[in-house]
Formats: sequence, structure tokens, C-alpha cells
Amino acid sequence: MRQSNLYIPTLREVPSDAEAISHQLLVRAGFIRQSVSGVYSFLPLGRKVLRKVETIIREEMDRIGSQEVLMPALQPSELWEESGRWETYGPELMRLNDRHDRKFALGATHEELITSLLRDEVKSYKRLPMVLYQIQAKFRDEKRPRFGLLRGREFIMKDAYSFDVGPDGLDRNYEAIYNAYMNVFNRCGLNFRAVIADSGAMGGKDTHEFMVLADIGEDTIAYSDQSEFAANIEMAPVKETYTKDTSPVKERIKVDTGNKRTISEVAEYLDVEPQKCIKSLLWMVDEKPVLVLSRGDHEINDIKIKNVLEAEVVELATEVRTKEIIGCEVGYIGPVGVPEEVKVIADHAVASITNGVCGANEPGKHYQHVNPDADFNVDLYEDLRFIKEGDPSPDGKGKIVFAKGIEVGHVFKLGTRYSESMNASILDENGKAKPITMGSYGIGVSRILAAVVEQMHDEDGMIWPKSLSPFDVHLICVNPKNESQFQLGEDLYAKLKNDRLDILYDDRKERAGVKFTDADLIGISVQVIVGKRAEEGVVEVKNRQTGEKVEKHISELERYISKL
Ligand code: 9G3
Repeated sequence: MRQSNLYIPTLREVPSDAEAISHQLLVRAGFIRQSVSGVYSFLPLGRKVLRKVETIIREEMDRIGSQEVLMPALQPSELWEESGRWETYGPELMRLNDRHDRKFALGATHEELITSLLRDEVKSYKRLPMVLYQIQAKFRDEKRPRFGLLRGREFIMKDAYSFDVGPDGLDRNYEAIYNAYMNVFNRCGLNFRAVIADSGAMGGKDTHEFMVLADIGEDTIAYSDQSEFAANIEMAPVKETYTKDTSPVKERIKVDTGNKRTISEVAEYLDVEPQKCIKSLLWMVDEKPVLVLSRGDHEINDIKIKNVLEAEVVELATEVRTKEIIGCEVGYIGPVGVPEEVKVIADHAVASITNGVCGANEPGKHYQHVNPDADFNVDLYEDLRFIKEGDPSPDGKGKIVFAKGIEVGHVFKLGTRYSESMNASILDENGKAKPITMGSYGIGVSRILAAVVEQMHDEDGMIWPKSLSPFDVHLICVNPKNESQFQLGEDLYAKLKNDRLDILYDDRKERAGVKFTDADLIGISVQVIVGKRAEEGVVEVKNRQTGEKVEKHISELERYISKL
């Protein structure tokens, strides 16, 4: 394509509202433009890259026998009422009314829609297994859209849904799609990890997220420095054996700690290690008060409380509630002598504390020489804490390292969560009716563009991997007014195109500096520059990745380019 005919509005200045480098570069290189907050247009170059990502996804999904469909974005509210999610999702679910005042949602995801699509016609186990997928716009009214395509309110997702007779079939589909995802992200040139994730509100069992390692990422991954282990920080299990402190048990004493409230203040005041302190926080678990204990240097993970107690809603009790229930304010509460109705659960590390420190449930007072069982009872010991850097990896190999990640994929085992609530069942081989077993699998297609740029750019602009580059070669005629440069440029453009290479030919009547700056910004991986030595048939080939430039005679150009 001739650049003089293409709409590629490059910018020199950095858009003021763009914090993420990928947001800045995609806008400056003329790939995307914002319509309103979190809503973008893809301009020609952006659309071409998006299409390359889609093609890779289609190839990998079709290869494992999935079938592409296209479902509506406009979803009747009745479906979400059936699944019970019309209520549970708040302002994030974009809703509208039609002219008859009927309620609709703009599709944030399609579990309900696809279950309603199949339930009237898929009635026999003979029709299963089946995997359907689509690539389509999704709508989520994010509270704080930001970082360009990384967190939009309308975005492109590939969402797939698997349908099986039972859990064994689901396991097979889950594994096939998991592997297809590995291929997709590898072919996109991404440095990523598949991490164990928390199913959260999705109510499934196994679930994995695919995280692209990047500092801008909003998720924190805990991964082992010596094995494949990787988990979302919210889900990372802690498998640490704590050595019990065997020093002789002392008599509990109540001490005055004045206005010292936090672990570090109390530990410093009493001159003890935070590891000797017992942190006590009151949580409301499905409206019931639970005192959760952790070692002073650990943080409690509320997702783990939720999973362990199989609760719907887990939140910290307010100061007021804490005072009402425990009888004193946060900062002095502890497990000794809590009211009967308060359940006490503790992270495993607490059991190994001897002669510890904890709140005395009295303002300005703490206990010293406190011992589990002797001074307070614990209803349940569980893995309740966040994993920390340096902890032993749960698989026993190496130590835990943290990294920020961008979630580009998420796979769930849904089980019968939707088929039960929406009556999608089949007759099994014994003629017995049973709900269909489902899985759901997503890839953030538009988010991948941003994730690639986050990982592959330099101070001059983007650097596209060959698999996603909007063109194969960026051919640049430095000075079209110079007859020999113009002629060689035209000849090469025709010749390279015939070699089935997709060429972006910068034939514009612009200064050389503008052309070079734009080429480095756009980031096509091979630049062929027709300049001063055109009459000798010599051009310059620049590798955008390494910055290396070599002069080549046109006779050896194709061979050299294909090697690149
Ligand atoms: C909503 C809104 C936001 C949501 C959801 C529903 C996330 C929602 C989870 C999923 C699960 C899978 C199919 C593709 C892969 C992911 N945010 N999720 O269900 F109404 Cl407003 O989307 N869906």
C-alpha cells in the first residue's frame, strides 16, 4: 500500500491523558483514536494488527475443532434474570431499554446467551462434546477505564464455551483450549505465564489466567524462580511448614500500650518481633462476625477466607461494628476472651507462636506471653494469608518472586452453574436427564495489541513481531523528487509486492526526517530505505528490532529480507 493513500495520522507529541506507553504509542502511531473514555476506533494500521491476532486465534481454535459463531451484543434481561446475574452485577453491566421499554444488557459476556441458544435443541448426549466461540465486542462499564486498550469499556473478546456430558469431557476440552491458548500467545510473541487463578464469582472449579509480564499490569503474579509454578496473588496457596517456637511457656500478662495500635507500633513499643505478634481483624462473613488471626508480618487474603468458608460476601467489619461486637476499637482487639458468637479462625502460622503479643480487647491494653490453646481457642486453622516474595514455592521448588501481569486470557471450568439455573439438560446414554457440563474461555483480543506494545517498544516507538506486524516491509523512498530514487522505489515496490510481501511504501512528499521518525514509531520490523546510492542499485535495510543497518544491492535484497 502507498502511504500517501493511507490514513495514518501520526503525532509527535505524547497525548496528555495517556499514562501507559502502549496507549501513547498506539495513539501517536495512528493505530487507534479515543471516542470517549474507554471507547476506541481502530484506524487502518490498528485494524490490520487486530485482524492478524484474530486470524491466529481462529487458526488455533479451529484446529481443535471449535466452531465459530456470532452472538448478539444485545441481550434480553430475562436471560440474566434466569441466571440470577441481573441483580448481582451492578453498574458495570451496561443496560438499556428498547422502544417498548423492554430491558436489555449490552453483552459483557455470553454464558447466559449461549446457554439459551442451545437448551432447546441440544437434548442428547450424542450432540456432545461441542465447543463454540465468537470474536465480538464486549461492553463493561468500568469505573475507571484507563491505559487505552488495556482497560476499555467496549473491547474485542474471543469467548468460547464448551459443552460436555460430564466433568471428564470438560477436563479434555479445558486442556485442549488451554493448549490452544499457549499456542496463540506464543505466536503473538508474548512473554506470558499461565497462572492458577481464583474463580471468584464465576463459581467454577479450576481456572487459569494467562498473564503477560509487564509493569503496567494490574494483577500481581507469584511465580517460582525454579519451576513452572505461577499463581495469581489472590489465589496463590501457601505451603510453608512453620517451626514451633519451643521456648518455655510464660504466664500471660496485660500491659499498657498507650495509643500504640498497629503491629509495628506495638512490636516496637514492647520490643518484640512482628512475627511474635498476633494480628486480629474482625471480618463480616455473610453478615456473621469472624475474628481472623494472622502472624504479625503476614497479610490476610479475603479471597481465601471466602473460599475456605464458602461464603458469598466477605468484608472487613467497620470500626463501629467491631466496637459493637468485640467491645473495643480496632487496634486493641485480640482472640483472648472474645464473645461466644464470634468464630475465631487463624492462618497456620499462628499455631507456631509461643509467648506472643495480642490485643487485650481493652483500649490501650495488649497481652504478652499469649499462647494458642492455653490462652485462646481457634475454631479453624487454614491457609489464609497472602503469599510473600521469598516464601518457598508451594510446589517445593525454588522461591516465590512477584511480577505484575496483564491478563490476556482466562479459562474457567463452569460445571453446571448456568445449565442448572437455565435448564439446559441432555439425556445421557442411560436416558437420564442431566444438566450440560460447561466451560468458558476468553481472550482479550484488543488487549493483546496493547500487551504486545508494552513488551515490545523502545524510545523511538513500537516494534511489532513478524506475526502481528501491520506490513512485512516498510519501503521508504527518501527523496521522491530525485529521479533515480523515485524510479528504484517504484520498481522495488512492484517487485517486492510480487514476492507476496505486504509492503507499506512511504512515497510521500515529506522530509526524510519525518519519514524515518514515522517508520520507527509505526514499528514494522524491516525497513528498506531507497536513498543516496539508488543509482548504484544499493539500498539500506534496517532491522527495527536491533537497529542494525546494512547496505544491500537490490539483486540480493529478497534473499536478505526473507532471511530476516
Ligand atoms: C458481567 C460484567 C462483568 C464481568 C462479567 C459479567 C467478568 C463476567 C467473568 C467472565 C467469565 C468468562 C466468557 C469468556 C471468558 C471469561 N466480568 N466476568 O462474567 F455482567 Cl458487567 O467473563 N466469560
